[in-house]
Amino acid sequence: MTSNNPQTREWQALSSDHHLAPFSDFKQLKEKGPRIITSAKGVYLWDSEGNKILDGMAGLWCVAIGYGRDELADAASKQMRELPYYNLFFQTAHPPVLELAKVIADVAPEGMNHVFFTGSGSEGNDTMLRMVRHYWAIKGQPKKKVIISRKNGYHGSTVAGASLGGMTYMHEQGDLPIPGIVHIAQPYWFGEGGDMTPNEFGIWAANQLEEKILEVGVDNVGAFIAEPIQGAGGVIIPPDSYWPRIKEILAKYDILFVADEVICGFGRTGEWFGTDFYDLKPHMMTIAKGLTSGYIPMGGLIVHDDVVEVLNEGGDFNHGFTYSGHPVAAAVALENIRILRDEKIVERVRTETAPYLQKRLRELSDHPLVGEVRGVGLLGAIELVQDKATRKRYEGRGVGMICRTFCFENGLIMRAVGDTMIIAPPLVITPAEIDELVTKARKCLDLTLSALQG
Ligand code: PXG
Repeated sequence: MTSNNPQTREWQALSSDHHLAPFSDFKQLKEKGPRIITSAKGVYLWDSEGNKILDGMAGLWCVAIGYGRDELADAASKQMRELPYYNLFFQTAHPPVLELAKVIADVAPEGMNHVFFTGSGSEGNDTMLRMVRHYWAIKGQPKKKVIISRKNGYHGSTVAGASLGGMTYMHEQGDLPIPGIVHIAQPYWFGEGGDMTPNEFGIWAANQLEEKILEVGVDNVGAFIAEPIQGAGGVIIPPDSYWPRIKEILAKYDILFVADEVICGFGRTGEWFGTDFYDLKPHMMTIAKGLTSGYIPMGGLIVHDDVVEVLNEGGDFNHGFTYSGHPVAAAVALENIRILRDEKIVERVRTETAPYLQKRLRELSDHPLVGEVRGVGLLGAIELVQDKATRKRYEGRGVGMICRTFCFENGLIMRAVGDTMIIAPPLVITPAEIDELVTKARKCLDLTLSALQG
């Protein structure tokens, strides 16, 4: 990256000399140097070169209430002065974590009244895996260990999280998945639906769950985990037929259902949780990201009363983290949820900004590069193709990365997952800012098309 600011080069030198960045090609980043983000307000970021950028990804899907809310900084500062740390082991607790557990139970679906806190979504899913197996052992069915997950799902980057996830490029590094985790097809009609209609494909993909349960044996299956809408996999909105069929299958077999709400939770779909949007009835829900709007790390697992009733009979659950329910994170999460509720942000997404974003995004369907626009709430995906009718891709051209680079250069953060462009802006985005997002996106699609033709 060329720079006008000598400080940018200094920071890039620090990166090159000392920093190993997540999900990065270390050598390539050393040569190129990262973009340095220095400040943010509302839905905008500023980099060290003074560029203003519309953050179409809410950080990494997390900054629900937008950047720069002093109330969260004040809540953290107050809590740090009062009680900066204490643990929840050895029969102790502190007010912020208890109040937060209650507030989460208030907004969570019926019966989801207990929360185990972690430092991240990955740790939430590690917790889930151990809790599911503990649950079945208490019930006298210790063989029910296998967790069924989905290809191209994302559940984190710890050993269990990456194993639960269905990202083959993650499995390839470190001999994953660990035993006891199996994957079924994802409901990605645009990419994998072939000649089937979306609804035919949705039923087919859902039936894979039943086939896998029968193959593994229901006596060996502990749980099925899924994101209501896959985020990192490319904002995969399942066909309408998918979740109803999955629900039928889950009702038939005695296994637990875990909804990974790390992205969908806290208003992203226009409902508090993705499971509300699809009327799913999970036994456990993994949370993180929107819980604190990313202002401070925190995750957790919300657990249904029925499951807790069994766990109560099991003695110690030998699991937890130094930072489980950290008081400062809990104070920040409380303030974040207060803002989401008091300012009716989730309602505004449902009634105003989500319908507007979805309408404006779909206008991009007429672009020659665009094979499909889909979305729910403030989640959106744009499929880039060579041939709209056959859904044929520009093979080997890295179209998504080309488009992403144009977005970067033109003041918009829009991510690429392969040749799928994805957005998930802060929940506080206004209609005028949505207009700006869509205008910039169209411009970058034009630039991408020119680059392909040039
Ligand atoms: N579940 C889901 C559904 C997620 O999206 C996690 C679990 C793990 O959370 P932590 O807090 O451990 O990161 C996530 C995280 C991407 C990307 O490329 C997405 C995530 C993380 C990193 C990159 O979109 N989601």
